[in-house]
Amino acid sequence: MTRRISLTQYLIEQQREHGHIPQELRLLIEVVARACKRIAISVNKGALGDILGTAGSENVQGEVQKKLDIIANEVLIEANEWGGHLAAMASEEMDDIYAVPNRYPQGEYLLLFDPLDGSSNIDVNVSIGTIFSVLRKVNNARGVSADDFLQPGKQQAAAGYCLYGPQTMLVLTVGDGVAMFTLDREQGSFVLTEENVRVPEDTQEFAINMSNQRHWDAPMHRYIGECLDGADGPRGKNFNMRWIASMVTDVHRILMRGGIFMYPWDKRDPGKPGKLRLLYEANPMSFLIEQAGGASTNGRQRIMALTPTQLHERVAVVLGSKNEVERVTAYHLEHDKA
Ligand code: P6P
Repeated sequence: MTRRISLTQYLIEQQREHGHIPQELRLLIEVVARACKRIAISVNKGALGDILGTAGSENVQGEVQKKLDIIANEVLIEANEWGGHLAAMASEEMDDIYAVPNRYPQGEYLLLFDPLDGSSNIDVNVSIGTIFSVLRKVNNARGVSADDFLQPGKQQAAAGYCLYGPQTMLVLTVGDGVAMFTLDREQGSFVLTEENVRVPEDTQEFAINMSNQRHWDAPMHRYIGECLDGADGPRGKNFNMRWIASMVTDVHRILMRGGIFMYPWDKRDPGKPGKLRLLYEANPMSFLIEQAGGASTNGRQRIMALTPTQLHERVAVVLGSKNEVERVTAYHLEHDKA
């Protein structure tokens, strides 16, 4: 039975006993958690809160913004700009970075987020989430620019997500394993409900958008074809499929019971390496998955070893149960050699 302690107590223990996180990082994570509780209130209102539907604008990705996308983004900005622990923020919903205004003290951390991932699910009441990643500002010069954010994912100080589902859950790593917290609405606080989360190395469950199958390259056709051949095929076992079209929810399932999540390159837009964003989707999810014993590549290379060249860079994603990710990656590397 996991001991029922609060997020604050967990973080103080990480700070005091493991020397794992400095005070400033603990404060940052607590502020993000409070912002997520505020977002959960808006998400849970649904049609009663005039927060459904589109905002009549597009984000830097050219995607139609939902009202809740903008609300969640504003909540995270307002919660984090004054605390003194951040130098700047970057978001899927903002073209450029948001430097902490001069009226507030600047800190050493950089916060990146997808304020509401899976927002196409909002209007149909399917789980969505907030994804966040924390980097250190390594350039000590005064001032901050987008270049400060272009660090490989292995340099993250912390990463996590808040899942707005049947339960509101915060899932977090500070580099010392993965812990899960469930929002106790009576107390209004996140309570530890899982720690030392482990992803099984094998799985019989894959997550991919099958409607894109005709656009994939050969290694993906090979891997998914073998899964679909089931017990009579080369894998000798049957596979199940899930696709919720909300990365937070698919990754949460994988952390809870294993699986492999794939959003591969496809030929619809050959110049685009993938659909998902490297800095505030793939990197934080890869940190969590690796900390739980899983693996995460772009089909060829470890995602957290990639050095970004632009803030909203996209990447192909293959993550989850280690042995399956290694198989998909091996198929890509064999294909390249052929
Ligand atoms: P598709 C949501 O828009 C998202 O960024 C991820 O959360 C999700 O895994 C993916 O895109 C779904 O993409 O093409 O299946 O709608």
